[in-house]
Amino acid sequence: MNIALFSDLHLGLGKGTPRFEEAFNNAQKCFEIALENNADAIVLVGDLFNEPVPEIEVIQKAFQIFLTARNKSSEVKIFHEKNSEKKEFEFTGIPIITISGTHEFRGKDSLNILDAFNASKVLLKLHASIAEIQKGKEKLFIHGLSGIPEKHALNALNSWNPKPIKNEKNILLLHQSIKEFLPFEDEMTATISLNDLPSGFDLIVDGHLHWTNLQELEGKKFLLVGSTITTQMKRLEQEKPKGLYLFESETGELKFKEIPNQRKLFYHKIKFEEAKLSEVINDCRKLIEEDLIKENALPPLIRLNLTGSLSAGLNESDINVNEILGEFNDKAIFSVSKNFSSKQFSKKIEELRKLHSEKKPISSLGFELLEKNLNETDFNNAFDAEKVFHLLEEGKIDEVIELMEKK
Ligand SMILES: [Mn+2]
Repeated sequence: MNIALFSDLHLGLGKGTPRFEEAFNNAQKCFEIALENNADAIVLVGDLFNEPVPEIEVIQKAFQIFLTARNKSSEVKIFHEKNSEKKEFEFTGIPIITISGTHEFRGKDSLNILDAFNASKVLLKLHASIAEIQKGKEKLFIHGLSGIPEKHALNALNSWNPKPIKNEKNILLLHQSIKEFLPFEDEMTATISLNDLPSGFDLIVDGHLHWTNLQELEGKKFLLVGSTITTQMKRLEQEKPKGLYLFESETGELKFKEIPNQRKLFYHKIKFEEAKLSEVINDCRKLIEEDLIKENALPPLIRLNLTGSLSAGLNESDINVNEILGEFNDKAIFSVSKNFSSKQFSKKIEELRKLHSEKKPISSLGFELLEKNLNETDFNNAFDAEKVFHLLEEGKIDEVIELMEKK
Protein backbone atom coordinates (compact mmCIF):
# COMPACT_ATOMS: atom_id res chain seq x y z
CA MET A 1 0.00 0.00 0.00
CA ASN A 2 1.08 3.54 -0.78
CA ILE A 3 0.72 5.96 2.10
CA ALA A 4 1.28 9.72 1.80
CA LEU A 5 2.59 11.16 5.06
CA PHE A 6 2.77 14.82 5.97
CA SER A 7 2.21 17.04 8.96
CA ASP A 8 1.96 20.46 10.57
CA LEU A 9 0.08 22.20 7.78
CA HIS A 10 -0.76 25.08 10.14
CA LEU A 11 -3.73 26.24 8.09
CA GLY A 12 -4.63 29.75 9.16
CA LEU A 13 -1.04 30.80 9.88
CA GLY A 14 -0.21 34.43 9.18
CA LYS A 15 -3.77 35.80 9.10
CA GLY A 16 -3.62 39.35 7.80
CA THR A 17 -0.06 38.95 6.45
CA PRO A 18 1.33 38.08 3.00
CA ARG A 19 1.90 34.54 4.30
CA PHE A 20 -1.79 33.69 4.87
CA GLU A 21 -2.23 31.85 1.55
CA GLU A 22 1.06 29.98 1.87
CA ALA A 23 -0.12 27.31 4.32
CA PHE A 24 -3.15 26.58 2.10
CA ASN A 25 -1.08 26.52 -1.10
CA ASN A 26 1.51 24.16 0.37
CA ALA A 27 -1.16 21.85 1.80
CA GLN A 28 -2.97 21.84 -1.55
CA LYS A 29 0.24 20.89 -3.36
CA CYS A 30 0.87 18.03 -0.91
CA PHE A 31 -2.63 16.66 -1.56
CA GLU A 32 -2.03 16.91 -5.31
CA ILE A 33 1.35 15.16 -5.10
CA ALA A 34 -0.20 12.42 -2.94
CA LEU A 35 -2.94 11.82 -5.53
CA GLU A 36 -0.51 11.96 -8.49
CA ASN A 37 1.56 9.28 -6.79
CA ASN A 38 -1.46 7.02 -6.30
CA ALA A 39 -1.59 7.17 -2.52
CA ASP A 40 -4.09 4.69 -1.07
CA ALA A 41 -4.47 6.87 2.01
CA ILE A 42 -3.30 10.27 3.20
CA VAL A 43 -1.97 10.30 6.74
CA LEU A 44 -1.56 13.61 8.59
CA VAL A 45 0.33 13.84 11.85
CA GLY A 46 -1.27 16.79 13.69
CA ASP A 47 -1.35 20.60 13.64
CA LEU A 48 -3.48 20.66 10.52
CA PHE A 49 -4.75 23.97 11.89
CA ASN A 50 -2.79 26.80 13.42
CA GLU A 51 -5.43 27.67 16.02
CA PRO A 52 -7.60 25.47 18.28
CA VAL A 53 -10.69 27.37 17.13
CA PRO A 54 -10.04 28.39 13.51
CA GLU A 55 -12.04 31.15 11.85
CA ILE A 56 -14.84 30.14 9.48
CA GLU A 57 -12.79 31.38 6.50
CA VAL A 58 -9.95 29.05 7.48
CA ILE A 59 -12.31 26.11 8.01
CA GLN A 60 -13.93 26.71 4.64
CA LYS A 61 -10.58 26.86 2.82
CA ALA A 62 -9.42 23.72 4.67
CA PHE A 63 -12.59 21.88 3.58
CA GLN A 64 -11.82 22.72 -0.05
CA ILE A 65 -8.33 21.24 0.27
CA PHE A 66 -9.41 18.09 2.13
CA LEU A 67 -12.14 17.51 -0.44
CA THR A 68 -9.57 17.31 -3.26
CA ALA A 69 -8.96 13.80 -1.87
CA ARG A 70 -12.37 12.99 -3.42
CA ASN A 71 -11.03 13.61 -6.94
CA LYS A 72 -9.81 10.01 -6.97
CA SER A 73 -11.22 6.83 -5.62
CA SER A 74 -9.62 4.22 -3.42
CA GLU A 75 -9.98 0.46 -3.20
CA VAL A 76 -9.32 0.40 0.52
CA LYS A 77 -11.61 -0.24 3.46
CA ILE A 78 -10.99 1.20 6.87
CA PHE A 79 -11.95 -0.07 10.31
CA HIS A 80 -11.47 2.08 13.38
CA GLU A 81 -10.66 0.25 16.59
CA LYS A 82 -10.88 2.06 19.91
CA ASN A 83 -11.27 0.50 23.35
CA SER A 84 -11.62 -2.97 21.72
CA GLU A 85 -14.58 -1.78 19.68
CA LYS A 86 -14.17 -1.98 15.91
CA LYS A 87 -16.30 -0.06 13.41
CA GLU A 88 -16.03 0.53 9.68
CA PHE A 89 -15.18 4.13 8.78
CA GLU A 90 -17.03 5.17 5.67
CA PHE A 91 -15.48 7.75 3.40
CA THR A 92 -15.50 9.05 -0.16
CA GLY A 93 -12.41 9.24 -2.42
CA ILE A 94 -8.98 8.75 -0.87
CA PRO A 95 -9.24 8.42 2.93
CA ILE A 96 -7.56 10.93 5.23
CA ILE A 97 -6.37 9.59 8.56
CA THR A 98 -5.02 11.95 11.19
CA ILE A 99 -4.15 12.65 14.79
CA SER A 100 -4.57 16.09 16.30
CA GLY A 101 -1.59 18.17 17.41
CA THR A 102 -0.60 20.77 19.95
CA HIS A 103 -2.28 23.58 18.05
CA GLU A 104 -5.66 21.84 17.96
CA PHE A 105 -5.53 20.89 21.65
CA ARG A 106 -8.42 22.27 23.69
CA GLY A 107 -8.15 20.32 26.95
CA LYS A 108 -8.26 16.67 27.86
CA ASP A 109 -12.02 16.26 27.77
CA SER A 110 -12.85 18.77 25.03
CA LEU A 111 -13.62 18.05 21.42
CA ASN A 112 -11.38 19.77 18.93
CA ILE A 113 -11.73 20.95 15.34
CA LEU A 114 -10.59 17.56 13.98
CA ASP A 115 -13.37 15.82 15.92
CA ALA A 116 -15.77 18.03 13.99
CA PHE A 117 -14.17 17.03 10.68
CA ASN A 118 -14.25 13.41 11.85
CA ALA A 119 -17.98 13.68 12.55
CA SER A 120 -18.52 14.91 8.99
CA LYS A 121 -16.51 11.91 7.65
CA VAL A 122 -14.03 14.21 5.90
CA LEU A 123 -11.30 12.48 7.83
CA LEU A 124 -10.72 9.87 10.51
CA LYS A 125 -9.12 11.18 13.70
CA LEU A 126 -7.24 8.73 15.88
CA HIS A 127 -6.61 9.05 19.58
CA ALA A 128 -5.21 6.06 21.43
CA SER A 129 -6.85 4.06 18.67
CA ILE A 130 -6.06 2.09 15.51
CA ALA A 131 -7.10 2.41 11.87
CA GLU A 132 -6.98 -0.91 10.05
CA ILE A 133 -6.62 -0.34 6.31
CA GLN A 134 -7.47 -3.23 4.01
CA LYS A 135 -6.62 -3.35 0.33
CA GLY A 136 -7.46 -6.78 -1.08
CA LYS A 137 -5.34 -9.11 0.99
CA GLU A 138 -2.96 -6.40 2.18
CA LYS A 139 -3.43 -4.91 5.60
CA LEU A 140 -1.87 -1.95 7.34
CA PHE A 141 -2.51 -0.93 10.93
CA ILE A 142 -2.10 2.73 11.81
CA HIS A 143 -1.90 3.35 15.56
CA GLY A 144 -2.31 6.97 16.59
CA LEU A 145 -2.00 9.02 19.76
CA SER A 146 -3.13 12.62 19.36
CA GLY A 147 -0.86 15.31 20.82
CA ILE A 148 -1.06 15.83 24.56
CA PRO A 149 0.73 18.28 26.90
CA GLU A 150 4.38 17.22 27.07
CA LYS A 151 4.54 16.65 30.80
CA HIS A 152 1.84 13.95 30.51
CA ALA A 153 3.06 12.51 27.21
CA LEU A 154 5.24 9.67 28.48
CA ASN A 155 2.58 8.54 30.95
CA ALA A 156 -0.08 8.66 28.27
CA LEU A 157 2.06 6.65 25.86
CA ASN A 158 2.86 4.05 28.51
CA SER A 159 -0.70 3.68 29.70
CA TRP A 160 -2.02 3.33 26.15
CA ASN A 161 0.87 0.94 25.47
CA PRO A 162 0.57 0.50 21.69
CA LYS A 163 1.62 -2.89 20.37
CA PRO A 164 2.15 -3.78 16.72
CA ILE A 165 -0.23 -6.43 15.36
CA LYS A 166 1.89 -9.53 14.85
CA ASN A 167 2.79 -10.56 11.32
CA GLU A 168 1.17 -7.41 9.93
CA LYS A 169 2.46 -4.00 8.84
CA ASN A 170 2.18 -1.32 11.52
CA ILE A 171 2.72 2.44 11.72
CA LEU A 172 2.64 4.48 14.92
CA LEU A 173 1.71 8.19 14.81
CA LEU A 174 2.68 10.68 17.51
CA HIS A 175 2.73 14.44 17.83
CA GLN A 176 5.22 15.09 20.63
CA SER A 177 8.65 16.52 21.37
CA ILE A 178 11.39 13.92 21.62
CA LYS A 179 14.25 14.62 24.04
CA GLU A 180 17.03 13.79 21.57
CA PHE A 181 15.83 16.40 19.08
CA LEU A 182 15.60 19.38 21.39
CA PRO A 183 18.58 21.70 21.15
CA PHE A 184 20.05 22.77 24.46
CA GLU A 185 18.67 26.29 24.35
CA ASP A 186 15.18 25.26 23.32
CA GLU A 187 12.44 26.21 25.74
CA MET A 188 10.25 23.31 24.71
CA THR A 189 10.21 20.41 27.07
CA ALA A 190 9.90 16.71 26.41
CA THR A 191 9.28 13.63 28.50
CA ILE A 192 9.61 11.05 25.72
CA SER A 193 12.98 9.90 24.42
CA LEU A 194 13.69 7.52 21.52
CA ASN A 195 14.25 4.70 24.03
CA ASP A 196 10.69 5.06 25.31
CA LEU A 197 9.21 4.37 21.88
CA PRO A 198 7.84 0.86 21.40
CA SER A 199 9.65 -1.63 19.17
CA GLY A 200 8.24 -3.72 16.36
CA PHE A 201 6.55 -0.99 14.30
CA ASP A 202 7.52 -0.77 10.63
CA LEU A 203 7.59 2.99 11.03
CA ILE A 204 7.08 5.49 13.85
CA VAL A 205 6.06 8.90 12.52
CA ASP A 206 6.24 12.00 14.68
CA GLY A 207 4.88 15.46 13.88
CA HIS A 208 5.29 18.59 16.01
CA LEU A 209 8.99 19.29 15.32
CA HIS A 210 9.03 21.09 12.02
CA TRP A 211 12.17 19.75 10.38
CA THR A 212 12.65 16.32 8.82
CA ASN A 213 14.84 13.56 10.22
CA LEU A 214 15.01 9.80 9.79
CA GLN A 215 16.56 7.56 12.42
CA GLU A 216 17.10 3.86 11.85
CA LEU A 217 17.53 2.38 15.29
CA GLU A 218 17.58 -1.23 16.35
CA GLY A 219 14.02 -2.48 15.90
CA LYS A 220 12.77 1.05 15.25
CA LYS A 221 12.53 3.27 12.23
CA PHE A 222 11.72 6.78 13.41
CA LEU A 223 10.64 9.56 11.06
CA LEU A 224 10.27 13.22 11.98
CA VAL A 225 8.00 14.06 9.09
CA GLY A 226 8.46 17.86 9.36
CA SER A 227 5.99 20.60 8.53
CA THR A 228 4.65 21.74 5.17
CA ILE A 229 5.37 25.37 6.08
CA THR A 230 8.08 27.27 7.97
CA THR A 231 6.61 28.74 11.12
CA GLN A 232 9.41 29.79 13.45
CA MET A 233 12.37 30.50 11.18
CA LYS A 234 14.59 28.07 13.09
CA ARG A 235 18.03 27.18 11.77
CA LEU A 236 17.12 23.49 11.38
CA GLU A 237 14.23 24.39 9.08
CA GLN A 238 16.59 26.08 6.65
CA GLU A 239 18.54 22.93 5.91
CA LYS A 240 15.83 20.82 4.33
CA PRO A 241 13.00 21.74 2.02
CA LYS A 242 9.35 21.22 2.97
CA GLY A 243 7.39 18.38 1.53
CA LEU A 244 5.76 15.00 2.06
CA TYR A 245 6.84 11.37 2.33
CA LEU A 246 5.49 8.42 0.39
CA PHE A 247 5.67 5.16 2.28
CA GLU A 248 5.29 1.81 0.51
CA SER A 249 4.11 -0.43 3.34
CA GLU A 250 5.04 -3.78 1.76
CA THR A 251 8.64 -2.89 0.95
CA GLY A 252 9.16 -0.28 3.67
CA GLU A 253 10.46 2.16 1.04
CA LEU A 254 10.24 5.81 2.02
CA LYS A 255 10.48 8.61 -0.55
CA PHE A 256 10.53 12.38 0.01
CA LYS A 257 8.75 14.72 -2.41
CA GLU A 258 9.51 18.41 -2.26
CA ILE A 259 6.77 21.03 -2.52
CA PRO A 260 7.54 22.90 -5.77
CA ASN A 261 8.25 26.65 -5.68
CA GLN A 262 8.22 26.87 -1.92
CA ARG A 263 9.28 29.87 0.10
CA LYS A 264 12.90 29.58 1.20
CA LEU A 265 14.34 30.40 4.59
CA PHE A 266 17.76 31.96 5.01
CA TYR A 267 18.98 31.81 8.58
CA HIS A 268 21.97 33.92 9.60
CA LYS A 269 23.61 33.94 12.99
CA ILE A 270 26.08 36.81 12.86
CA LYS A 271 28.65 37.26 15.59
CA PHE A 272 30.07 40.74 16.03
CA GLU A 273 32.99 41.88 18.12
CA GLU A 274 32.83 45.33 19.66
CA ALA A 275 30.92 46.40 16.56
CA LYS A 276 29.75 49.88 15.63
CA LEU A 277 26.25 50.49 14.28
CA SER A 278 27.56 51.00 10.73
CA GLU A 279 29.33 47.61 10.81
CA VAL A 280 26.13 45.83 11.90
CA ILE A 281 24.10 47.60 9.21
CA ASN A 282 26.66 46.86 6.47
CA ASP A 283 26.98 43.18 7.36
CA CYS A 284 23.19 42.75 7.44
CA ARG A 285 22.81 44.48 4.08
CA LYS A 286 25.49 42.31 2.48
CA LEU A 287 23.86 39.09 3.65
CA ILE A 288 20.40 40.20 2.55
CA GLU A 289 21.73 41.12 -0.91
CA GLU A 290 23.41 37.71 -1.24
CA ASP A 291 20.16 35.93 -0.33
CA LEU A 292 18.17 37.96 -2.83
CA ILE A 293 20.54 37.20 -5.73
CA LYS A 294 19.59 33.53 -5.40
CA GLU A 295 16.61 32.10 -7.23
CA ASN A 296 13.58 32.64 -5.01
CA ALA A 297 10.13 31.57 -6.23
CA LEU A 298 8.57 33.63 -3.43
CA PRO A 299 10.05 36.45 -1.34
CA PRO A 300 12.22 34.45 1.10
CA LEU A 301 12.13 34.46 4.86
CA ILE A 302 15.31 36.01 6.20
CA ARG A 303 16.20 35.53 9.80
CA LEU A 304 19.00 37.67 11.26
CA ASN A 305 20.21 36.55 14.64
CA LEU A 306 22.65 39.24 15.78
CA THR A 307 25.03 38.26 18.56
CA GLY A 308 28.45 39.10 19.99
CA SER A 309 29.43 42.44 21.49
CA LEU A 310 29.04 46.13 20.62
CA SER A 311 31.57 48.91 20.81
CA ALA A 312 31.71 50.92 24.03
CA GLY A 313 28.80 53.24 24.64
CA LEU A 314 26.48 51.32 22.28
CA ASN A 315 23.47 49.50 23.64
CA GLU A 316 21.39 46.76 22.03
CA SER A 317 18.55 49.28 21.71
CA ASP A 318 20.80 51.53 19.58
CA ILE A 319 21.01 48.80 16.96
CA ASN A 320 18.07 49.69 14.78
CA VAL A 321 18.06 47.79 11.50
CA ASN A 322 14.51 48.74 10.49
CA GLU A 323 15.70 51.22 7.93
CA ILE A 324 17.62 48.66 5.84
CA LEU A 325 14.82 46.11 6.23
CA GLY A 326 12.53 48.80 4.83
CA GLU A 327 14.68 48.98 1.68
CA PHE A 328 13.96 45.30 0.99
CA ASN A 329 10.38 45.39 2.23
CA ASP A 330 8.66 43.79 -0.76
CA LYS A 331 11.52 41.41 -1.56
CA ALA A 332 11.72 39.40 1.68
CA ILE A 333 10.03 38.73 5.00
CA PHE A 334 12.32 39.48 7.93
CA SER A 335 12.72 38.42 11.48
CA VAL A 336 15.50 39.96 13.57
CA SER A 337 16.69 39.02 17.02
CA LYS A 338 19.41 40.74 19.00
CA ASN A 339 21.32 38.84 21.64
CA PHE A 340 24.40 40.92 22.34
CA SER A 341 26.35 39.78 25.36
CA SER A 342 27.42 42.25 28.00
CA LYS A 343 31.11 41.92 27.36
CA GLN A 344 31.42 45.45 28.68
CA PHE A 345 29.55 44.51 31.82
CA SER A 346 31.93 41.69 32.69
CA LYS A 347 34.84 44.00 31.90
CA LYS A 348 33.45 46.54 34.39
CA ILE A 349 33.17 43.94 37.13
CA GLU A 350 36.78 42.97 36.50
CA GLU A 351 37.88 46.60 36.78
CA LEU A 352 35.94 47.08 40.00
CA ARG A 353 37.61 44.00 41.44
CA LYS A 354 41.02 45.31 40.46
CA LEU A 355 40.37 48.74 41.95
CA HIS A 356 38.97 47.14 45.07
CA SER A 357 42.12 45.07 45.54
CA GLU A 358 44.16 48.29 45.33
CA LYS A 359 42.23 49.47 48.43
CA LYS A 360 41.67 53.01 47.24
CA PRO A 361 39.05 55.22 48.94
CA ILE A 362 35.56 55.03 47.40
CA SER A 363 35.66 58.58 45.97
CA SER A 364 38.88 57.86 44.15
CA LEU A 365 37.51 54.54 42.79
CA GLY A 366 34.46 56.38 41.53
CA PHE A 367 36.54 59.00 39.82
CA GLU A 368 38.80 56.48 38.08
CA LEU A 369 35.77 54.59 36.77
CA LEU A 370 34.08 57.73 35.51
CA GLU A 371 37.25 58.87 33.79
CA LYS A 372 37.74 55.48 32.17
CA ASN A 373 34.11 55.26 31.02
CA LEU A 374 34.25 58.73 29.55
CA ASN A 375 37.39 57.84 27.65
CA GLU A 376 35.53 54.99 26.00
CA THR A 377 32.74 57.24 24.74
CA ASP A 378 32.60 59.92 22.10
CA PHE A 379 32.89 62.54 24.86
CA ASN A 380 36.52 61.53 25.21
CA ASN A 381 38.25 64.37 26.93
CA ALA A 382 35.62 66.90 26.03
CA PHE A 383 35.32 68.10 29.62
CA ASP A 384 37.08 67.93 32.92
CA ALA A 385 36.19 64.59 34.41
CA GLU A 386 37.57 65.46 37.79
CA LYS A 387 35.41 68.56 38.04
CA VAL A 388 32.31 66.58 36.96
CA PHE A 389 33.03 63.94 39.55
CA HIS A 390 33.31 66.41 42.40
CA LEU A 391 30.09 68.13 41.32
CA LEU A 392 28.37 64.71 41.26
CA GLU A 393 29.82 63.92 44.66
CA GLU A 394 28.22 67.08 46.04
CA GLY A 395 24.91 66.25 44.35
CA LYS A 396 25.10 69.23 41.96
CA ILE A 397 23.44 67.41 39.06
CA ASP A 398 22.09 70.60 37.42
CA GLU A 399 25.57 72.04 37.13
CA VAL A 400 26.86 68.81 35.58
CA ILE A 401 24.10 68.81 32.97
CA GLU A 402 24.81 72.44 32.18
CA LEU A 403 28.50 71.67 31.78
CA MET A 404 27.81 68.74 29.45
CA GLU A 405 25.28 70.61 27.35
CA LYS A 406 27.88 73.27 26.61
CA LYS A 407 30.01 70.67 24.91
MN1 LIG B 1 3.30 22.33 14.60
